Amino acid sequence: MKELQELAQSVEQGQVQKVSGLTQQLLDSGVSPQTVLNDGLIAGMTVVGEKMRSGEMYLPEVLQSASAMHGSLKILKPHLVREGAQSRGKIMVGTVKGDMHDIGKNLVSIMLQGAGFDIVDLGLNVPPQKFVEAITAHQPAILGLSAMLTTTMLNMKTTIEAINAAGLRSNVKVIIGGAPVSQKFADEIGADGYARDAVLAVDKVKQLLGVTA
Ligand code: B1M
Repeated sequence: MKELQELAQSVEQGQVQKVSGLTQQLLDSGVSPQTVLNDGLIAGMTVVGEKMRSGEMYLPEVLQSASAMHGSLKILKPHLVREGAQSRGKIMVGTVKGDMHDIGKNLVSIMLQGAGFDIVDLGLNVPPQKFVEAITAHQPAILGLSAMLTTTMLNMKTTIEAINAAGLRSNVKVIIGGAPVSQKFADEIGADGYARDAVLAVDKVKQLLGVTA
């Protein structure tokens, strides 16, 4: 579809206003929010990633693309979230220490809210001790850790170790996600689960909490 391609290109070019406008236009014309997300926004961001790796795009441009995606996600959120539904449990999310990537984590939060879970979002660059304090304060059923760098994924291990040391590990299940991590890594660091994307994160949370529908 021409408009979806245009949306992907506008994300790539970091055109904040145009991305928001096209998002609204596509929703108004009956295109599903999932299609806008996958075939427009994520398709555009994938190209950004490829161009970043090959040196064709630099950080300021990538940040501009991220801003465009953030703006569009704000418009999509009410369409992906079930308002007024009874909570199925509290999930805490955060991007680990040293890592400034939050789009994937935000998407996971939106999808979990959409499935009826309450979200406590600690943001990005979260040190292990802050996770520990927040678990004590909020008592979530599940903690979801996100990391996008091969360097920062190691802070998932440090975070789980800090939760163990605080004697809280049996109170909370931990799932992990983000481009560099895998089920194998989750097993190695003692996480309870891994999810490749936001939809699978919802499935994993439901499975760990024994939610059937
Ligand atoms: Co950076 N960055 N970045 N970046 N960035 C990547 C990750 C990279 C793969 C690009 C590349 O080289 N091709 C590369 C990492 C290489 C590596 O470590 N192997 C990289 C690099 C190198 C860097 C810097 C080091 C660059 C530099 O400074 N020279 C720097 C690091 C800064 C830091 O964190 N300390 C940096 C900075 C940035 C920006 C700040 C400019 C910006 C982030 C803005 C923001 O998030 N607010 C940015 C961006 C945008 C990207 C790319 C292009 C896009 C990431 C994204 O948002 N994707 C990325 C390349 C790529 O991934 N294609 C790249 C869209 C999003 C929907 O997908 O985040 O994968 P994703 O999330 C998915 C899944 O991973 C999963 O579900 C999500 C939805 O389906 N998921 C979970 C994520 N978290 C989950 C948690 C779960 C479950 C599933 O459970 C809890």
